[in-house]
Amino acid sequence: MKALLLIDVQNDFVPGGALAVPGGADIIPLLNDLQPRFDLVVATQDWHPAQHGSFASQHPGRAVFSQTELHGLPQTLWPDHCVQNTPGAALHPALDLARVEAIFRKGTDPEIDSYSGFFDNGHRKSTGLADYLRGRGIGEVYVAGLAADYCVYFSAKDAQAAGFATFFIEDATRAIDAAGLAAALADLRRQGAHVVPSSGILSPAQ
Ligand code: VGL
Ligand code: ZN
Repeated sequence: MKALLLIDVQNDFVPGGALAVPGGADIIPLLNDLQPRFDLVVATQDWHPAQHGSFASQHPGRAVFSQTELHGLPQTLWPDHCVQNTPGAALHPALDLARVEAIFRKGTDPEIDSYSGFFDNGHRKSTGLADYLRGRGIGEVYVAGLAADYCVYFSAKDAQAAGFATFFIEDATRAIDAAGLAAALADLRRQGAHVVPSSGILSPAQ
């Protein structure tokens, strides 16, 4: 059984949003086309309290996109984004939700960031996503969404480590940073995950 994870397809991650990923909205029609090919579709939602520790605004004198430490973990300081119950945190209106059976939220703890849909960045708390997928009989996990080099990458890494055969759908995601994406893909391949084009899913070989 195959699951499609739609990672953080939220208004703040598309052009016009607070942490826009270049071309982020362009993937949404493809995400909609992919959904009927899967046994299960799940979405994740970055869902931060207004005072989240990953926001540069909470660190006076520190620049947006600079690096710091947050309770012992390396942390990029982001613009305020995906604040709970704001329009920026909403899933993009063009994303088809008819097949989305569950939405896993993450990033609610102000003390720690959470890129992956499975765990926070310190692997301290699980979201329950792996158990949910296992309970649904899923063996193969396909990841897509935003951003390729952050939340999609870390979700794929955790899916692979959790024992799922993991597929990163390369053209169904967009990155914040091209160099970061190259490093992420190399790491995923090293872990045994597969980087695949959507064409093989939409038109499987006979
Ligand atoms: C993300 C940075 C901060 C993402 C979320 O969804 O990739 N990136 N929060
Ligand atoms: Zn975030």
